[in-house]
Amino acid sequence: MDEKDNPRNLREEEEETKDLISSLSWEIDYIGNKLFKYEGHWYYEDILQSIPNLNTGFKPQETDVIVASFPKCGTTWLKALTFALVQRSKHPLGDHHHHPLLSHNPHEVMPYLELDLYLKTSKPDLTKFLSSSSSPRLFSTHMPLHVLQVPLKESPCKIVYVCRNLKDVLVSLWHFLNANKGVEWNDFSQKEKIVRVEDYSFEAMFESVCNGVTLYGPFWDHALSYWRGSLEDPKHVLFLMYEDLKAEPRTQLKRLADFLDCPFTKEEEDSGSVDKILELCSLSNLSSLEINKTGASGGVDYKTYFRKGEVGSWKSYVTPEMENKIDMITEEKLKGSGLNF
Ligand code: PAP
Repeated sequence: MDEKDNPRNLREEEEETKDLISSLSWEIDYIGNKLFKYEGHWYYEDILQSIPNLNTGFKPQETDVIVASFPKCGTTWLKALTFALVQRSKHPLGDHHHHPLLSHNPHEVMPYLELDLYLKTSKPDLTKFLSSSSSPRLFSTHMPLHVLQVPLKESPCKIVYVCRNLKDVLVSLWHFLNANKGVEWNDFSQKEKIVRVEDYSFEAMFESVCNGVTLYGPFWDHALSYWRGSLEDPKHVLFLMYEDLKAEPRTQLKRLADFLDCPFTKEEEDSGSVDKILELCSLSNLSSLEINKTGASGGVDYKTYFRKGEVGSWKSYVTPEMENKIDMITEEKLKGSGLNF
């Protein structure tokens, strides 16, 4: 919001957020940043500011699509698939030289609501991003569903969530953070850097994740917020598993297309559109593109979004004791929900 437009409200909003933050409990995470607990989940201070901004500023439209995830569950892949799918008439799949995904990292085409758009303002410039300015608008988020309940209230927009086995998420996150050691994750306004951690130990991360004290965590509650949303409102919330996408990509992509009201026609199926999208968005294709080999944003090298993309690579990192502990917590947390991973 331009301060000149409404100086009193802006200052009031900032004061309210400051008061709120000072009343929250906090912990230092395994990378040395201060996390605050708000409505059951943990955030850096700046991300918390995006919540009132989203509540007042984000006005979802019926045709909006929001890709949601806990970090490292398949966000990059789902962003690419959703973009290619929804925009296939605008950006034909056979056009191998001009498709935006050939020259843009999937994160560039689908901004995060709380990080890229509403972090510091309730009136972001939506034209800055390829897909947030034209219909259907495409957004993404790592926020749990219940935190978005104010802007999404009675909104008919579509939300697609991707979840993944937590042990693979842990390994993926650990590699990602270690590959991006120079990045200040809480650098949005250079606030609380309490401890400088040089090496991110897998054991420390494991303990934090088990305790739920990790950015956007606890993981299980995050997944459950979307799982329950998908049961309550299956027309508007779709719950996907990374493992299913790996095991049966064609089936899952068609399921996504049906959910987003853009099913593949018979002609499209016959002409190989499903496979063309899967090939365009495959790990091997995306990771071989120049933009993803050499590009970066916010200090994060795009190449670090692409690693092995395997199911079960945790087995080389997680000890039997760790496996036991995490499986017990998972069983306890998901008990009675109908969700399993
Ligand atoms: P983000 O939340 O920071 O955007 P996200 O994309 O969710 O990260 O997770 C990265 C994981 O997805 C990596 O998994 P790994 O560390 O176990 O290998 C990455 O390899 C995998 N990934 C990225 N792109 C694809 C893709 N196109 N197909 C399959 N897996 C992918």
